[in-house]
Amino acid sequence: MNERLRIAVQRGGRLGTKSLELVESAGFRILRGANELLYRIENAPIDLLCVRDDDIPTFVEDGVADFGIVGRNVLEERGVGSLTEVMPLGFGRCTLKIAVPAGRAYSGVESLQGSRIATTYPRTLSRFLEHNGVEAEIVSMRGAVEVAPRLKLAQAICDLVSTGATLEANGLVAVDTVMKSEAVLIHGAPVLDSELAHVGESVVQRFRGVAASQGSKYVMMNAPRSALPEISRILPGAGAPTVTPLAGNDDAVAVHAVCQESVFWETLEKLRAAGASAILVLPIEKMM
Ligand code: PRT
Ligand code: ZN
Repeated sequence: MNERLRIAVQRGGRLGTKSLELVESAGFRILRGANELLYRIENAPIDLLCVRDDDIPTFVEDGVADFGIVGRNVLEERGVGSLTEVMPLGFGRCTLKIAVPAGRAYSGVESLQGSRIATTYPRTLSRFLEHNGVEAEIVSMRGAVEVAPRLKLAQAICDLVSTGATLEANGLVAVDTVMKSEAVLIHGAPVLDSELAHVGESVVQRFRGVAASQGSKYVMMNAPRSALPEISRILPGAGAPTVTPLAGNDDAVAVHAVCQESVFWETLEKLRAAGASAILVLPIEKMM
């Protein structure tokens, strides 16, 4: 049994840096030594195993690592097996989409009947087609699927999209969504060693805190007491706000709230229109 908890993260790639940032935001100090495969955490019995993203689910399932950070798309394609998704982490967001050359008629999944679709996600695509009762030929590729229609290899593609720039550059348009993905924390069999189980719980708690605080804002303002119902309605994703009287003014109150969603300028304008003044929106560093 390991005497240190192991978390598998992607080495480099699109998730590597963000995964290390998450670990650091959770208060774990990473010692980057000469060994690029294994980073030690200085202030907790944790090691980070830095590997290819495709290997992460297997490492976690085989108990080589206790937790892993990987795109949900990778997990879905490989099959969840005995793994559990502990929580979404809010980065590495992308969508697995079906795209066709611009100008090609498309009126729903049925349009794919009998066509050839190129993808690096054959299993996920196959499930999607089956679910929709569509029979199509899947051309499995290792990468660069966006060139398949131009090479007449396929009439459509199924690929991950984040900004959409790759599709556009290749004259393709997204027409359907197969799945939404983001980085997720995965977990295999429960950690048996009681001390390490404790460390595992703290990792989960702290990651939850970081993920929650990243999307959240602390909002403060002054307002007439009568405006409170309207203000509560406008504040996005806030629970009951904290209301405190302002010294020397019976009618005015200070309103403080944690908003779980983005606070846009439009929201501030609505708050002001409802009677709020001195509105402040602050980032939240930690939350538990
Ligand atoms: O070397 P290793 O095997 O570890 O890495 P990899 O090359 O297999 O994966 P990597 O680093 O490219 O991606 C890791 C994870 O990032 C993926 O599994 C997804 O969960 C997530 N992710 C988020 C993305 C994208 N966004 C993304 N846009 N993965 C790939 N892409 C590709 C997409 O395939 C397409 O080629 O980017 C292109 C499209 O991007 P846009 O911005 O032009 O739409
Ligand atoms: Zn990979």
